[in-house]
Amino acid sequence: MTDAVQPQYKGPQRVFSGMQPTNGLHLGNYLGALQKFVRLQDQYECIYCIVDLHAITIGPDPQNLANRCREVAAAYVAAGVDPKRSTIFIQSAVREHTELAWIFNCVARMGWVERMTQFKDKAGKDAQRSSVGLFDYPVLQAADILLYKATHVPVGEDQKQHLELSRDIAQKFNNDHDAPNFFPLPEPLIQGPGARIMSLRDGSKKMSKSDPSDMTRINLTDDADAIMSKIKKATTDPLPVPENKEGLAGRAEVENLVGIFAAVTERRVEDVLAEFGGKGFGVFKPALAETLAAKLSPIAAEMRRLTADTATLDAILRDGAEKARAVAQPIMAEVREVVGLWSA
Ligand code: AQP
Repeated sequence: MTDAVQPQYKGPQRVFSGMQPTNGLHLGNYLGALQKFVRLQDQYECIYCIVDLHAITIGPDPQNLANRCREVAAAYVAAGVDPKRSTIFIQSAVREHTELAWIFNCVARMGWVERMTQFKDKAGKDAQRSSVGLFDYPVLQAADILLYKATHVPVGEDQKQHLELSRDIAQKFNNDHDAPNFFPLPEPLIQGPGARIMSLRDGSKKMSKSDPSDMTRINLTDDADAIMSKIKKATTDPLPVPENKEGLAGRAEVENLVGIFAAVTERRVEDVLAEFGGKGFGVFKPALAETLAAKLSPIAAEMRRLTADTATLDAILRDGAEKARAVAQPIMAEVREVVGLWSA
């Protein structure tokens, strides 16, 4: 992979990110990405997508897909993304995503895409039976970002490698077409305490929508009782909470819970350990569960209100698609020209 430094890019600074409507969003999605989406609105023009074309790489779900998209839109708005300031839209409503993805298929090299670890994780042992779409997922992701010439992409740590691929595709496209500043090389915005939230049951696996056990994650829609029960049953060990960061070594599940507490309360891990160090999990876990419930229950309530109001959500999504097209279509027209495609 190249670690290319771009010559001066003069285009607007723009944020793009997306989430898959594969299942309900969880705490990892919130702390790793959605919370950043909200904050970035004060600084940048922001475009937030619901990536339904990515969701179908795993398998068809025609009965639920549209409602799942609405649920993700509701989560964005309930968490604080303002549809008046930011663009919220569904990927498939802007056809240019797939057109640019094809062009990028002709830019990306097989070796680059074959290195992507997420494909290996998601495809599991039987990669031959995976869809070609799942393999090509990171190329479509590059198209999502670069269709808007986005300069910044807030994501969790699991997306770091895909973002590097997007940068490589942008760089190669620019080089191949002798257009050094055509696409920006998008910067991942990953840092922060919530960048990698792990499963509540296994500190070596990330918290994930697709984990078959609901007990491994906190869903944004979980109520206070469900949160308490999941946190109480979260894997820990018989030792008390350590008093300093060194004491977290080799205790991945404990490190995860302390990290969640720090991320949700916007405190440093050291400060959380100063408060709870030496205390047992019988004290720490209820405090964590109450903190989480206090943070998430207003979001869950607003999500419920919004998902019941399909007309309002659909109006937000229609308006968002229009705003997204207004940015994407002129950029796609430029791409077609740079590539030399016929236009009447
Ligand atoms: N555990 C996590 N910790 C921090 N950030 C996370 N993200 C996902 N899991 C964690 C971030 O959430 C954003 C949206 O992710 P996605 O919808 O594209 O799905 P994903 O990255 O494939 O992970 P999920 O949500 O667990 O879904 P499945 O189970 O379907 O793989 C991204 O910015 C991601 O980094």
